[in-house]
Amino acid sequence: MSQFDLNGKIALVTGASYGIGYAIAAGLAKSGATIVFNDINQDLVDKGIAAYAADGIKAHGYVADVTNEDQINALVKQIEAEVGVIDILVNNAGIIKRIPMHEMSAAEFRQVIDIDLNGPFICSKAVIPSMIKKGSGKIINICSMMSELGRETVSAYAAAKGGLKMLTKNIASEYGEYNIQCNGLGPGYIATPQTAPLREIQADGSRHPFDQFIIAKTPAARWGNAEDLVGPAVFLASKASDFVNGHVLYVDGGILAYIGKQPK
Ligand code: NAP
Ligand code: GCO
Repeated sequence: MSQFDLNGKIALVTGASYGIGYAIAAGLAKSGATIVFNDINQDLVDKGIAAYAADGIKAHGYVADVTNEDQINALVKQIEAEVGVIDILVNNAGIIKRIPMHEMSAAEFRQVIDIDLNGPFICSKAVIPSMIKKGSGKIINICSMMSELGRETVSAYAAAKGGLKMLTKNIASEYGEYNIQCNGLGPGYIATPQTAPLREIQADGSRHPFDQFIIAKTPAARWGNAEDLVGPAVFLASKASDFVNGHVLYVDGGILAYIGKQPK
């Protein structure tokens, strides 16, 4: 059996009705995993189930807010009863607020930290006991370029994703002895609804200045698409990465390696 085969494995991908989470879940399914996902409301879950079905995937969808510990604990129990013990957790659910820090309220800052950092803590804490009992588990935290770099207007997001990198290393450290591997997946700039405002065509028909900036900063000279993340996610979810732990695998087209193209 291939080291990348996920047959017999159950994967929970949070916030996976669309976007990166959807692509990763669909990719894990194509490698044999049974897909379970949650999202913030029934409408999104229903749309997600329909999208998976259109792709030939029978996904199990549940409404649960990753910031709500009672909901997540109940979700994990329901999944274990209805589907089975979770082998793979992908902490994907996340938001961003692009606001200059001196204009950002503490409540806005806390909301981003709550979803992007507390959420992965709550979800990981909920699945680890059964992974320990089972004698194996994979936790994949969706990090970011902002796990390594800052930029204007994303202070809360960078703080959360920087913290998520260290939470990844700490889970790897604390639970490696139980054959649980926890790694990060760090997408570069990916064309999803979350980054749509950064790619809007300008009134004069030109590309958004940030769009042009990212093209100049990326050796691959393109935005990533969610499908670019599938192979790396299957690797981190499979036996092939059983001795990879506490690592953040950046899938960024080379941004972190590159000073950027000289402006013309
Ligand atoms: P997205 O299109 O905004 O999708 C995020 C998903 O998470 C949505 O379905 C969203 O539901 C859900 N969600 C939000 N809050 C939630 C909560 N409290 N509980 C459960 N689900 C919740 O984002 P994306 O671009 O696919 O990004 C997915 C992940 O990748 C995020 O962690 C993001 O930070 C990270 N990332 C994205 C990029 C990029 O360039 N796109 C790059 C690096 C990392 P709603 O529709 O209700 O918001
Ligand atoms: C931004 C973008 C980034 C991407 C991603 C990069 O405003 O700079 O939204 O934060 O979402 O996290 O890896």
